[in-house]
Amino acid sequence: MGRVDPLQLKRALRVYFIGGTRDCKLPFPLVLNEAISGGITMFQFREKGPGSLEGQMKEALAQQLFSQCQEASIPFVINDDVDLAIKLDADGVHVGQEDEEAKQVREKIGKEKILGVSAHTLEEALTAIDAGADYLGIGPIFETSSKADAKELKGPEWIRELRRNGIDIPLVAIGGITVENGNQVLKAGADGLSVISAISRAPSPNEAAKSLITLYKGFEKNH
Ligand code: 3NM
Repeated sequence: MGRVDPLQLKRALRVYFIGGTRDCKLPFPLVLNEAISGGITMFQFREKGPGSLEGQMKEALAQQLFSQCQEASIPFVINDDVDLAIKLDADGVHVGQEDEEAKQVREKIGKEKILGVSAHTLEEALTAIDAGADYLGIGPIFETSSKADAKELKGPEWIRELRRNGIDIPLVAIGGITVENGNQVLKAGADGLSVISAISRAPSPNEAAKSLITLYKGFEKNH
């Protein structure tokens, strides 16, 4: 078996919901259920920050969320915790620049699993691609309150710049993405909208997910 198919991955990245227990007040499986029925196309379990679950509790929740994703046939990716991803046989891993090195992660998970890497500079993007990343998370595009140590704002123009510099693997925009500004990042060349709060903190995660996929489809129709 070969690498993850980039075209299939681009489809999955259209509305990429990320989250964990710290990102909402409701029980997380409920939020994920709503997001799935609203039409999200991929999910990343990101259990980070003060008070987040660890050990057995984290694993049990991850297993539950993975089952929800499997039932909906959407990829389930785990943020940072490579051992847990391997243990559960998750669909992939996403790592940031402060996490385990992408090259090492690729060696551990094998070439059939999805590897996502956050990149904040062109150099980081090139290094991640060299290490075997299947897609890059590019941000923060807009202001975010979901990541305490977020880097300086990049704006949608940065996506264009990466494309101009020959970065042609799937890219998802992250950081403050909403249904109001999503068009800007798609126009700039992103393959997908990656969100935490736009879904997890929405009055209705279901409606929020619906609006994001509708926005995507609207963009696709006109381009
Ligand atoms: N990574 P929200 S910004 C997890 O810049 C994450 O790499 C970022 O949350 C990066 O959709 C971010 O609520 C937080 O703004 C995204």
